[in-house]
Amino acid sequence: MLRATRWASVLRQPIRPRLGRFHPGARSLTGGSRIDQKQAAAEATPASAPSSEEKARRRVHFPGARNSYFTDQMDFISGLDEAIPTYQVMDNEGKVADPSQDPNLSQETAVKIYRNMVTLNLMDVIMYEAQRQGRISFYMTTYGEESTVGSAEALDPQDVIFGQYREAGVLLHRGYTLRDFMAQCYSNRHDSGKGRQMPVHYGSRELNFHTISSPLATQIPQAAGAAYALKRAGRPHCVMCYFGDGAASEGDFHAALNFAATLKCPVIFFCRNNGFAISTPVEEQYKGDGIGYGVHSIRVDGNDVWAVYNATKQARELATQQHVPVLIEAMTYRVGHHSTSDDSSAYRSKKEVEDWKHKDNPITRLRKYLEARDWWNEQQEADLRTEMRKQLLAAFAAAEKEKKPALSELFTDVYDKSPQHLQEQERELHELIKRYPEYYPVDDLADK
Ligand SMILES: Cc1ncc(C[n+]2csc(CCOP(=O)(O)OP(=O)(O)O)c2C)c(N)n1
Repeated sequence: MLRATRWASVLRQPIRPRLGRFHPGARSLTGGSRIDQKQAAAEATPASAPSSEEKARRRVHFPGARNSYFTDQMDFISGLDEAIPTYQVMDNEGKVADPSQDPNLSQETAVKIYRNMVTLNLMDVIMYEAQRQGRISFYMTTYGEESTVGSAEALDPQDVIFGQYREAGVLLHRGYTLRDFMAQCYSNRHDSGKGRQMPVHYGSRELNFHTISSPLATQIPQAAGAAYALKRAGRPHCVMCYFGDGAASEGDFHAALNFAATLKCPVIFFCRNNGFAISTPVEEQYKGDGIGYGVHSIRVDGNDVWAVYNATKQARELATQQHVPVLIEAMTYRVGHHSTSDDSSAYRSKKEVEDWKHKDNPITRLRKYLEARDWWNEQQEADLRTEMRKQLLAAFAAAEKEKKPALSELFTDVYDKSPQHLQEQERELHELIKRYPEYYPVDDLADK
């Protein structure tokens, strides 16, 4: 199912017009007539791809290019003539074209995935509004990318996850509770991160989800390293690493892929290609199509939860059984603004966004699939939405009332053991607050 890497597919392409033959400088440099004759001959008989026997006969001996063969044709490769295809199982109408590709998950599992996709969407609506009202400082929605839930279903709970910031659906599916989400966004005393990071920077040791950090792409080489450690420990698990198309431009992405490929790390790189990195469209982000590094790669329809599920499942098998990294590029569209600090109408039309909302939505697709099997109906939809809204608002109200972590937590965990100078700084802060209590909202803080 997985296609070969970019270079393998480049080799399958018919030979294209060669820049060297038409370059006027090359002609004059080599003195003209001989090369002109050769050129005329080449043009008279169109070049065809060399046979596999010829390739084997002319295989190069340099250690750095093991699968190459000698050719007398000077051909600059500029990319693929044909783009990498996008794997799809279920179309916009929720119909599966090839039944052999239907993952045939049980009704219970399919409905669970659907419920979590809808819950994620409802949570986004509520938390986005909460930010607009100044009740939390920041938020990022996952609108249009809810299919990441399908990738979570394809993993084992012991597989280790590294995320960027738009993977709340993965956490939700793993069992992160509404209270956990709200505690983190509110920085209250139930936040396992002790209120130190911005909202949506979730993490959970119990759920094997490494804590998110803001600097883009730093988690990618870390994921490769964690996968290497899993392999060395003889664990039958893999690492899943999510990131955006923009993050893939960071040096860390390139270092990570090369490490993972050379050290044979059981890691899945899951790129959410949603067309934008804040205001930067993909046309300004990259010029190629596909990835090298000798990594198994596949492009999937990111709005098709079954394509995402199947590809992740297969990638997991490759990663854990063959100890090879795999890259999944999930094509989608970022329907929401980049974050609450962004107004995306400044760089793309509202109409384009509206069109996407209606034209192609991962939740609607799955709903149609479920309805076609009589696994879901109008009433269940209404009940789910009412119930989840109620639960979300209750979790939200409870989180808002909670105290913040104790002041001392600001100083703990900087190092494993608190050094002298930090202890002094903490004492100074306490004295300052004692002198000017009216300026510090200490009543909002937990005692310890
Ligand atoms: C190293 C680094 N550079 C820049 C930023 C600022 N920044 C935050 S998100 C973002 C865009 C990321 O886009 P993408 O990876 O495509 O993910 P998406 O937001 O589309 O899901 C940028 C540039 C950052 N956080 N870290």
